[in-house]
Amino acid sequence: MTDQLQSLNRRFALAGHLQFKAGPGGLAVADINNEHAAATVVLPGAHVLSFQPRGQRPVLWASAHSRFESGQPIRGGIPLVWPWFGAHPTDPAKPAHGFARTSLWAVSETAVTSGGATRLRLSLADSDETRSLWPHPFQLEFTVTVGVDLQVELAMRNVGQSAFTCGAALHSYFAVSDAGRISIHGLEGGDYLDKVDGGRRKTQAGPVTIAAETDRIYLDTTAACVIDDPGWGRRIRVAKLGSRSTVVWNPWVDKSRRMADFGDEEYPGMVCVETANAADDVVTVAPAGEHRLQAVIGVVG
Ligand code: TA6
Repeated sequence: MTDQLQSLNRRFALAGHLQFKAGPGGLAVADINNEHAAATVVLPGAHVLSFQPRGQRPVLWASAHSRFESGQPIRGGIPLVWPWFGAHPTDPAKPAHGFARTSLWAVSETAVTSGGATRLRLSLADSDETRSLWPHPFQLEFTVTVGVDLQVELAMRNVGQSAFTCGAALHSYFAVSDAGRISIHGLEGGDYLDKVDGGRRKTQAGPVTIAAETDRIYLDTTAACVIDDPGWGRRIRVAKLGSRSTVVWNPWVDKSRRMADFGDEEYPGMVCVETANAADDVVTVAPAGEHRLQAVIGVVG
């Protein structure tokens, strides 16, 4: 075990709840196991990779082709998108979805909650590297609470002298029996930007179903979503706080083939329902201000 892992376990391990170990690609992970569920959090990128409540199938999906290299995005789980969503608004050379998911976060706290859940807190502050990409001081705190439900929160604090505006997402990949058979409820009647149709603004009629590449930013919605999966006879609920956008994405056939870290035949097994603030819904944080983006994910039957 590396010195880093030994030090982390000395300071933060929780018997019967959480230990640090070498995960995929040798990346340091927090291995969480309690009476309610099991989960894995990759420390680089503060990336929840897996979540499985006791007696349930895995709730999150990850590609068998994902890279696991420090500084590289992981394909699956819950990538942290911050401080911009999608391509950088003015400089395409900057990393898509910002730099939070490829940064080295520090463990700041672990605890067992009163309900027997396991809580892990990670932090990230601005650096020369981040300021070269985005010229604002900030303090991020990522909190994941693993119980019967998975609670994920990204707190973003403005520790500078001027306001900043940021986009963000908890970019959750969910495991489903067959993307072509599921329906996503909660977005009915909402407006969305259709990224596979030139970003045109449209209105959602009925539940969201998937039969081709689907990439939609639903705007001005605070609704919880439910993924109804008849194939596995389960429904996954994604509730949220501090988010006014919900993004639904499945790459389908052609885009899957264009992604090296996404298997050609993997697209039926996943759908992204992302808890976001994107496009019209980006957030401005005043000096000394804070914004919290939170998702609560659970199997509801
Ligand atoms: O959230 C949907 C999306 O913006 C898609 O357009 C697709 O690019 C996806 O994110 C994955 O992005 P990534 O940078 O992780 O490959």
